[in-house]
Amino acid sequence: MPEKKEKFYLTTPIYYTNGLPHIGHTYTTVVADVIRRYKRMRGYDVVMTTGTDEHGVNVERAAKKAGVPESEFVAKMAEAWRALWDELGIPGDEFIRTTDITHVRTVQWLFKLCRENGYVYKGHYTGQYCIYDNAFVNDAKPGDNCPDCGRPLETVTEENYFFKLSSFQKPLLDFYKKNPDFIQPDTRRNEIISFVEGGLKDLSITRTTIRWGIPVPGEEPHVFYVWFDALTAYLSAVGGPEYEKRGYWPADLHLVGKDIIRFHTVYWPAFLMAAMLPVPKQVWAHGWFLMDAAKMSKSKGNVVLPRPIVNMLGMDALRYFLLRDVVFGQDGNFSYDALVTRYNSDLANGLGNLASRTLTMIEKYFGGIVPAADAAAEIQEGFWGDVKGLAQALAQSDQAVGSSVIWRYEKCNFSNALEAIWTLVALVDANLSSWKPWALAEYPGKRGILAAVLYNAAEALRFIAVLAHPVLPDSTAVLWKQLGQTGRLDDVRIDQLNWGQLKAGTTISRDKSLFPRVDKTEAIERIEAMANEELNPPKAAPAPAPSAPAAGASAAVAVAPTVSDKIGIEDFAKVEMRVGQIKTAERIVGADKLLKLTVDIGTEIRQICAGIAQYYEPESLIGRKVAVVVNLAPRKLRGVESNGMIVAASVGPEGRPVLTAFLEEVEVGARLK
Ligand code: ME8
Repeated sequence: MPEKKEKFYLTTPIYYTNGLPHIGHTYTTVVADVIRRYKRMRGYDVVMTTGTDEHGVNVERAAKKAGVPESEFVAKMAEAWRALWDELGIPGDEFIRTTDITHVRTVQWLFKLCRENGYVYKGHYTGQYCIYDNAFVNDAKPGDNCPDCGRPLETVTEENYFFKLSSFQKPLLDFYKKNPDFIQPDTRRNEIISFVEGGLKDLSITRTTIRWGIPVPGEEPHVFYVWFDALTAYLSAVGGPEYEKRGYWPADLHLVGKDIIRFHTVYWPAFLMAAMLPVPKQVWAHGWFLMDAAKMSKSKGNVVLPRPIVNMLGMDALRYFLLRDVVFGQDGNFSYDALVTRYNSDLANGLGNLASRTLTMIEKYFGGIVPAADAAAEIQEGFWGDVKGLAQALAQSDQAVGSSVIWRYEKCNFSNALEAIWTLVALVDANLSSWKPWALAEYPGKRGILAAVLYNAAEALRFIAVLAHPVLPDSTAVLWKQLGQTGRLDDVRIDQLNWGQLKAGTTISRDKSLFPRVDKTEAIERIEAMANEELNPPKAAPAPAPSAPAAGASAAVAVAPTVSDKIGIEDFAKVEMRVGQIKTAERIVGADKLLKLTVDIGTEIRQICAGIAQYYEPESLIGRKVAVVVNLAPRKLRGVESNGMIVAASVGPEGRPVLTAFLEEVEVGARLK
């Protein structure tokens, strides 16, 4: 009988749909994913919820501006959010939309319970309201700006249903006292305690000035206040009124930014207490990623987008940077310079280089088979104990041991956890440099020491793969395979690592470098160019033909004949197309549609991926002259950089690519005009 797993439920905020995700949202969702993976590696049955907050005046206005009904507007936006999380490999196990019917019912049910228990009454309220943050601002005067976002407040008078928040001052303070870990970090806890000690005013939880919201049954035109609505989504996602059947409520952890801590640690527990429902166990409020010392926002034009970074450096690089560079809980400044510097130093030159050195030497000196660590040699060369000792200390599963990575993950001390893992990377690296296996290999008598050195390096890498897996899921999975390990790394218990489990005789493989080094200036330029393109898409760009093979991947984009928007010659002139000659062509493992080509474009040889693998044999392409778009921003396709695009017609409903050809002799590099 499999043991019954303990459940763990965590959430990200339910994000607003009036904008698209930037690095700040990505940060919270990445952290949630790291915790989800870590908890699974500890044997928990984990559910992580994310979703979209779709009601309120902001959405009403944005939909109006876009000239579409609200429901259509939010459906598109929710899909865009969901698709981005999928693309980045961080989807929620549950994705709740506040327009979902199950959610609507849960909100109405929660209100009914609060009302039946005597915590709801009808009254009038006039106040200064921030339509961007969806909150009345206590003590603000007409004409004031919002203290949080700085935008003008609006005077709003309404007949509302009020929630008796004032009745919960003492119950909340008692609750915080009994559950000292409920609010994290401690600085936030102290802030909230003083806020609640200062007295709580009743809260209006319905609106009549907004149309786009969840109706209060039998009380139309009242709709629910967006925060009463949105917070409830956490409960809707795991069963709503039937939450007991699924068994995930109360939530173990709500992860939020510090901007919304009050809603989560004052209003939300009070609503639940009023309804006599279980209260979540913990709320963790992290700091902000700032850009030029200001909070990112699209209106300020200082947002950083995740996709261009991922296209250039890979998702693991972004995850590593977000978690390593800033102490969880504090604010941090985002800079591309710091991102690429960390990538090169810690990932390319650090872990990537260590893995590559170790595997190459096992290949070279032991035919790719992990050698047995010669016990006598190990004892003689006692200092390998340092590596073993450090690895074992890091993997210590007793949560109370401060040096353990597990303890640091438990405390959400991610930056410190990674720092600790990288001390092992550095130690193994230093030992390899001082032992010089290439020199040992010269002497047959030193074979035992050589085996011990390489066995220990490989075993340390196995520890590193497991310990870093929650943060670097893709690259550690590759390393796992390279170390000849079978089974999914996700299924390995992080708290059951024992030194020596790497079996001698295991066959390793070294198919690719984990983190190829990049040129900093070039990488930043490319990321910025891609971000610019995503933030300011060219207005007159024709829509890609629906049948074009994997957009941008390839071959090209035959323009649909139905496109009616005309572009000027100056727009066409922006596209630089040249005659290129294919020099090499090969398939890409794991991507059955893509070919990796090198193409001579006259001035240089470019690497370009093309989605033509199902229609062209690689050998048939060598020497062929084709049209190439040469000034397209580079991007990574299935981890392979593509620097340009091969032009092809897209034929038939399945979009069969047919490459261009020239009937007369043309020079390589000639421009197509
Ligand atoms: O507040 N740095 O949604 P929202 C770090 N719908 N994290 C950031 C960030 C930054 N610069 N910017 C945003 C809402 N975040 C409500 C939530 S929950 C029931 C309702 C992250 O789209 C951070 O987690 O404005 C912050 O709390 C959240 O996005 C705000 O997302």
